[in-house]
Amino acid sequence: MLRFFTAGESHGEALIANVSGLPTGISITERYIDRELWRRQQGFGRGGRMKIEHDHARILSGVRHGHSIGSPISMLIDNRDWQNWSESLPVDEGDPEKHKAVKSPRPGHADLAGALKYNLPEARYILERASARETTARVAAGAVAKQVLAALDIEVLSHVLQVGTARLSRTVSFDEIRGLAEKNDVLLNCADDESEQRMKAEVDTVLRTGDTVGGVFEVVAHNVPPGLGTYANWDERLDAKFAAAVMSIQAVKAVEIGDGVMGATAHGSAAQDEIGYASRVSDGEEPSGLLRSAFTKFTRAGNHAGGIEGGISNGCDIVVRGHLKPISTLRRPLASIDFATREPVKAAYERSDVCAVPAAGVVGEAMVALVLATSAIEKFGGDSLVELRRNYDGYCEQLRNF
Ligand code: EPS
Repeated sequence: MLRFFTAGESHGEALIANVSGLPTGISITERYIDRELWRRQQGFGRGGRMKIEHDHARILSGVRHGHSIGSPISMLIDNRDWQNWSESLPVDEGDPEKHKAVKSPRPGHADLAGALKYNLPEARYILERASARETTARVAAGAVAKQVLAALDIEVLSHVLQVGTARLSRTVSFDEIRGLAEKNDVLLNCADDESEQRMKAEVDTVLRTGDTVGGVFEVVAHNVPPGLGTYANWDERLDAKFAAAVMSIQAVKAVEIGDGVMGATAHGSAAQDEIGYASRVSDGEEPSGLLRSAFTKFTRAGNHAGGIEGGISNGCDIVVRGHLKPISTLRRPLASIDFATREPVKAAYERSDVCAVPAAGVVGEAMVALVLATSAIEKFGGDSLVELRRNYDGYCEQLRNF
């Protein structure tokens, strides 16, 4: 079984990702993982921290000669900022005078709920782990999952649909999303230039006003075979797993599969994806607009379902959208209460991002890839890539012969 966990705090010495359950023989490279970490650091609206960090995953175990060897993969990502915090957040007792307390909780952050829960007098330790800095380690783990999926020809990428009220004005193809991932300069990771400029204007506004802005990212998983996940039990449904995985990303407050939100207001005749069969079309008459996966000859008139029906992948691209609320650390802070005096004050301010939608999309890719790789290993099994691939190829043949 594929499992992962992360450890580390925002201003601690390092972040750690641990992934176990990979078959042997999967090609794993630090270069690929570092590219994913770099992608997570990009986007217009990131804060000063991203100028300090150059995230690099050092693989400590589980990979030899460029391939997984079946033992747990552990990775270490140094926090460069640690050198500025080692005295105020020491592991040993240290000097209490140097402690940097978070004296008034930020509305929307974990500060108040966390301090109440863990019985702490202020929110420093809460912030340290609740911070989205932790997503660095998730992206490292997700990059490992992506390399498992690559061995099955499955790709997982993201793009930005919306920043504030500025929304992508057209549909984009998977090729365009792939093109975005290859770029070496990232503005808002939107495939349409005109829409991206409108999104940038939203970020410019909050930069001017000391505010923050949220938005929507879309993760697309391409070339996923039908048959992952099941309706048999509630917690085995693939859409439920994606919802939990993407909802767990800091600042995500809603998750949508395909056109789920639109579906709530549409009539049934407009919200479903009608089914056809390609062999009924005579040669040279491939019907335009129909979707057909590489796995069967069944066609679909659209993909409102986001590639999942009845909790099972159906062979269409899997589409998972994460809706982010605006980041809760504001340069123009909101009303709060001083933890010590209980007097009304402004919420604490710590250096932060004002918009992190493109970065959250890369984290969304990692979470979707981890769910997909787990489901694929569960369905196809195997302790080596050869065995996994043999089982997978056998299943693909069964689909072709269906
Ligand atoms: C960061 C995410 C944000 C940043 C953080 C780095 O975390 P948070 O959820 O706490 O706002 O603000 O940077 C800092 C903590 C800092 O000192 O600037 C990330 O994604 O790496």
